[in-house]
Amino acid sequence: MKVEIAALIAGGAALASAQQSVWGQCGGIGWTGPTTCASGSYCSSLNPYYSQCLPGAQTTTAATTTASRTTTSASRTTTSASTTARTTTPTTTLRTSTTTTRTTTPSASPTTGTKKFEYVGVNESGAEFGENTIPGVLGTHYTWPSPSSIDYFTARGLNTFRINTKMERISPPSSGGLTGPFDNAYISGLDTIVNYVTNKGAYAIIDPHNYGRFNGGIITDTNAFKTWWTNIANRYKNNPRVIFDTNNEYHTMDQNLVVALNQAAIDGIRASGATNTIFVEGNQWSGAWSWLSVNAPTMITLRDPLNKLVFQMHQYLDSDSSGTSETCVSATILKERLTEATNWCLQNNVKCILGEVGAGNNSQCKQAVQDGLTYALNSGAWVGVLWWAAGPWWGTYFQSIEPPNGAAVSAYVPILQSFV
Ligand SMILES: *[C@@H]1O[C@H](CO)[C@@H](O)[C@H](O)[C@H]1NC(C)=O
Ligand SMILES: CC(=O)N[C@H]1CO[C@H](CO)[C@@H](O)[C@@H]1O
Repeated sequence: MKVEIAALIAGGAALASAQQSVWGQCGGIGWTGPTTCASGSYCSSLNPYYSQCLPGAQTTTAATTTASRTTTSASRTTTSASTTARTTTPTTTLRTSTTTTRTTTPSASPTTGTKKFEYVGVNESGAEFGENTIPGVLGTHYTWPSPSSIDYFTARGLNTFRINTKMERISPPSSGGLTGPFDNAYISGLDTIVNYVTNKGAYAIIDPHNYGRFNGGIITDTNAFKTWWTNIANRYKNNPRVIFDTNNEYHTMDQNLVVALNQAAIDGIRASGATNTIFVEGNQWSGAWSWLSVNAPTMITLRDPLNKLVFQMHQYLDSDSSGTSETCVSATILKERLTEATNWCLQNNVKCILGEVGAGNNSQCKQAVQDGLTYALNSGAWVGVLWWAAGPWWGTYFQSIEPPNGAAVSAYVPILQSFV
């Protein structure tokens, strides 16, 4: 936020003429283009990496959930603050309890040509948009994924949709917050898209896209977080194609708190009686490349009585792993950035999923994605991959995989299809 407001002021003073058109990008870490919007639209921060001109006028309602995120520099590199407390002996010894309960054993498939991921799909953005406008107005500040987009992907074999939501819209701070009642209109919107996805035979991942924050602050009340997850699980537990994702991209938080929040979510979900699969995420944006040093030693202590955890990591291919540049470092960079994490997943016999990956529409990036996903699949460590991102409002965003014309559709839908 600080970054973007400063950029807006500077941009407005110096470059008053350079205005972005409606739906175009107008800010975000690494963005050097226009930061003001055409008349009749305003610049809305969707996440730290992407602001977009949305039609209408800015309304200021409540606090953002992202206020504390801005000082961590342009790259998602790990900061020393997050790593000082960790121990340095990670992988091999821990966790034998999950071995027997893996429902699929991808590495057992003898023929690499027929081996497939269990989950292949996309992130569906929209309902988490307008992060500075809470609760915001449906159709103005946020939107739900398009059923036609779901149709497009399922017709091509993709089977998993990570549905991004905003916890403050599910459980408004004004009516009790994490332990309060759900907002009827918003949760009904979530029900509708979840049911649409699962009725097509696909998996719907419920992703509170909150970075471990709620109503402007880091979530520290693990009991309240547990209650929130019990309530969500009670609502969706009868749908076996729903997957619970504890939170999107914890970052710059105390490592023990990240683990405690994940464990609270697991406990809350299981307290409801739900048997659904649970995706957990780590600190520092859950990056795969930094997983071993940042998250491995502590995240391995998570316990699920049903042994249905999947460790979700994110990985981008540009120089700082932020997914803000269309230029990929090399044609093998995805494999290289996945290698340590892959070994960790294998050594600990846990399932891992690449919950966000994205890259530009160019031959080096395409090679890197193909190469990295092939490596991930053949390793047997990873159960799936989800592209960042689909959603109706991405406009010209270079990683948009929203059909039919998103910048990543022609290059990456066929690649994703080949893995499922
Ligand atoms: C992707 O790149 C190819 C090759 O440069 C180009 O032909 C195609 O139009 C691009 N697709 C989109 C949607 O921009
Ligand atoms: C490149 C990109 O937009 N990555 C995003 C993926 O995940 C969340 C989305 O809100 C953000 O942390 C990243 O900015």
